[in-house]
Amino acid sequence: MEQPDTQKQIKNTLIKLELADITTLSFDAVVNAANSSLMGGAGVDGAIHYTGGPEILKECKQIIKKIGTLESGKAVITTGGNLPARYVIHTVGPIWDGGTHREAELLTSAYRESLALADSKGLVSIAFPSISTGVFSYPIFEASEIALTAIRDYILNNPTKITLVLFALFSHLDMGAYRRAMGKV
Ligand code: AR6
Repeated sequence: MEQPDTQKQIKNTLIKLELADITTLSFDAVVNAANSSLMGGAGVDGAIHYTGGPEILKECKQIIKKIGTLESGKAVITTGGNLPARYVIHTVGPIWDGGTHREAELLTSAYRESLALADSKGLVSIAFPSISTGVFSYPIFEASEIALTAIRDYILNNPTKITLVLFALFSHLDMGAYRRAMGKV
């Protein structure tokens, strides 16, 4: 039986937590925890480009040609390439620097901008990784509360068409943190 704290319905949107590799998900969009260059990297970014193939990088290069760099807290969208997902939404979370450099605000913005972009495309299902908690070192307990709060607030304050928001979590430790946060939010 599913534990009650792995999902929560808010208005017409279900928020779910699952242990999953985000590159395997057949969602309208999966979110990439990218960096400002959009040229790929390690972690979930590396996995998305590796599995999704060169079409994603090609579109990222076109975007960077236009905008120069993708600032922390912002989001852009490309094809899903060879992924089962239709689109990849690339966002840049903050690099953890002690917590006094607008990290919480930027992390909130990364989630909110990704959801707004999905809505602007009429998408109904979106999967997120745990943004900034890997290479960017954001402490997981704080990041998980910020993530779920940002998503709850977006749903409450916007007429969204999104019916499913999944967190594709990569470890039991991350799952534990997000379940704890789900109980608090
Ligand atoms: N599916 C779901 N989650 C994953 C996957 C996957 N396939 N692979 C890793 N994770 P990170 P960040 C988890 O480092 O902290 C890159 O170099 C991972 O275990 O991917 O935002 C970029 O280019 C962790 O819990 O993203 C940037 O330079 C979470 O995803 C930088 O890292 C996020 O870890 C971004 O760092």
